[in-house]
Amino acid sequence: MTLEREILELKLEEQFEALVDSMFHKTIEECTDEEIYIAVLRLAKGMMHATEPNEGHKKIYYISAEFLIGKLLANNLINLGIYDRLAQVLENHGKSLSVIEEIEPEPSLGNGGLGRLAACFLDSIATLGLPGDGIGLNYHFGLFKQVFRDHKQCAEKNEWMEKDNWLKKTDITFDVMFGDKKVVSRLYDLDVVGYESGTGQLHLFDIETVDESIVEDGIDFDKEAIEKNLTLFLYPDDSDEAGNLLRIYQQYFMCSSGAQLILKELKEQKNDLRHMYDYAAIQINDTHPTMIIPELIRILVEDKAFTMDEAIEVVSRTCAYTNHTILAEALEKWPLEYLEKVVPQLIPYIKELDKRVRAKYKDEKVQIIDKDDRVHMAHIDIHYGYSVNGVAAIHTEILKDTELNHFYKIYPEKFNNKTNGITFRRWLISCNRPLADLIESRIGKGFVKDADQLEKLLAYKDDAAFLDAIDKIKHDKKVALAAYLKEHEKVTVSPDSVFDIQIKRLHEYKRQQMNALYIIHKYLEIKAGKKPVRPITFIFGAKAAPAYVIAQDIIHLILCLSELVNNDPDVNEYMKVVMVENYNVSYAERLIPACDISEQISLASKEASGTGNMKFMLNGAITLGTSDGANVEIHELVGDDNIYIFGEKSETVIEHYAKADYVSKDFYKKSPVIKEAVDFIISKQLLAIGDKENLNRLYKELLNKDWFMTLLDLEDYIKVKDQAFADYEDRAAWKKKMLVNIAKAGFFSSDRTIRQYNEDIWKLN
Ligand code: 26Q
Repeated sequence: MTLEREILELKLEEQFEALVDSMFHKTIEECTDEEIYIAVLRLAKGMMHATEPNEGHKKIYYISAEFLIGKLLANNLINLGIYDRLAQVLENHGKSLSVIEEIEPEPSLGNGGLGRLAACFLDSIATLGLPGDGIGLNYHFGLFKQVFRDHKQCAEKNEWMEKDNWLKKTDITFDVMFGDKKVVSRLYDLDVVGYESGTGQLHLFDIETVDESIVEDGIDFDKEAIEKNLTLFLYPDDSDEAGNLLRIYQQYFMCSSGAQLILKELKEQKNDLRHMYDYAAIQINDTHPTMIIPELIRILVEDKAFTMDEAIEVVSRTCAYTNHTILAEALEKWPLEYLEKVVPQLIPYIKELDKRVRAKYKDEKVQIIDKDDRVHMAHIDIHYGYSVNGVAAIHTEILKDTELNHFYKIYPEKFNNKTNGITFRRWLISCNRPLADLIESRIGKGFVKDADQLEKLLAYKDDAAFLDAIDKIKHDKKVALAAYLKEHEKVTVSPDSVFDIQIKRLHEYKRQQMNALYIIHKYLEIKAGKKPVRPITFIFGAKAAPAYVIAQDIIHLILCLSELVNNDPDVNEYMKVVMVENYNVSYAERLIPACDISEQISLASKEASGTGNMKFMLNGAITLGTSDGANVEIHELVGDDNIYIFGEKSETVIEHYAKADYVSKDFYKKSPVIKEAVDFIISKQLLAIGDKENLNRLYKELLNKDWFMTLLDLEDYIKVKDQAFADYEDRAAWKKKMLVNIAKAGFFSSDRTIRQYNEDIWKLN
């Protein structure tokens, strides 16, 4: 230890001892872990508060219904630059920082990719020194907590705010009107500290009158009591009208509060509202925050004496839109009638925006209000924003060529690509410190802020000692995960088996069902005497929307398979199936460093980007995937030898949809392997474990519909996956593949993504 470091540590030790004493009148040793957690939280919050905010002429507001921030303690300590020193201080007093970290509850303010992306972006914005804040909602229970009962998913509330937490209650409030009904919105702030850099804020709005006690068993509550329920949950069930209305209430609440906050800040800076776009950019994260456009226009016209023309011009030059999906069902189209019920004051503005579009363009496909009186939120964003971006190269091309082609023809200059990224602070330094340290030992620390430097690792491609060191870290992480799974999932897995992992929201297009069919295939092979050379551990993690019936059926199938496989003595030496309960960010941080094979098997054209694929790559897992989303860019970077690509290409898939010529039963009839696997879903073995209704429904769905073309790619998937398992046995070659993946991951740093957003869209400073 250097003298300088020793002094810093001593100072920190004294400070922390004094803090603990003032809070609890105890020594560090005498405190419980809970007390230490609260003291560390206080210390970090204080240091973050004292860190200079990033300031500048123009500011980015990233507005999003989701910010999947995960636990914050480790990340904040790393970014503050005190993680190691504090860990040492605690160790000096018999405490373990990693044990303390466990105490923090995980907020679940997001579903998956889109929400986690927003959190990574805030980290990068702060790290790059850019002035920028997030704007969102303070959901009290966030997304539901998943528990498994009788091989099925049940939903419970996730009480993340119970303990001391990172939120700072402010005295800023705004009135939000739903027609004549007024609610009061209060701002809570979370400091976002950049890596060895300044801070930004995550602004989360909450309703003053929220009432947690209206939640009954599970996550049921009175959907109509808006003033009590507005910020209780993220995405309540939207299968009925009351749920849909609640979503609109939430969206408007967020947009109106956000608009008022932005205008308040502009006023405080004495900036001329008529040049709002010189001082602020608003990035709209998918269509959920779209109402900020008509809301800003409304306020400018009604309260700031703008003409309609002026207001539309200023707002259109301030707002930019990111698209995250081409799934038609995920593009929001609200019945005008619903909007009239919730936000009547916006209706004249939405109609005016629509009228102007109709006056200019005859094409029905670009109108805002369609012939069935549904309001297409994305169309508002595209006409009345200055930028439209997709989130991976192939996704943006598909938007331009197909899904949004009518708009691309009108506004080619608005369209641009911003391939997603991930923050290396969380997804390497925090979740895989040994790997980060090993990398640093060879190429120095520069890669933390300049991720492209990871390429320097390619110089060690033939360095056996280095390759062994990477492999040893992987093995250690597998040992740690195995121990965790033993304790939390009550299942024993061998760290010497291949860890094959698919973790992401459950959706038919992501095709967890295809992975399950492979598992059935492998199970039947083993039963027939064909044993794999090395045992395989298949791991899943996924939550499914409570009202998404087929997704529930797929979870049921996987849980039944895990019961069957893990208890079959003929098989369980060779394979195990684990579906982890309540998959979340913290779980991802344990699973990703321990993964050998990263499953990215969506139907080509359907996964806009994916970001899990990048996290796995950075941690030395090899991708098994389709030519979809960012997999395409991973493939280009690492080359054919360092990735396993299978399945039909997006052009073919898009053609199948256009011609409506995909018939799943043809594939079932043609291939005995497919038939055998699909039939097994309703075999007596599985029916003895599971529920006939669920398994039958899934079986029929695959045979008669299979909208996401599972059977189209199944044979190729089996072939390529078997090849990957075989190649794993050439240990020397596999380690090289790991190294190439790590070395080429630099492109996927969210710092790169944010630099591009800034250069092309926001133009701050
Ligand atoms: C819409 C209407 C009604 C109810 C819910 C929704 C809804 C909710 C959440 C629609 C979409 C989402 C979330 C989408 C999402 O997470 N998309 C993912 O975004 C990632 C970041 O860009 C991509 O990497 C993924 O490919 C994309 O699926």
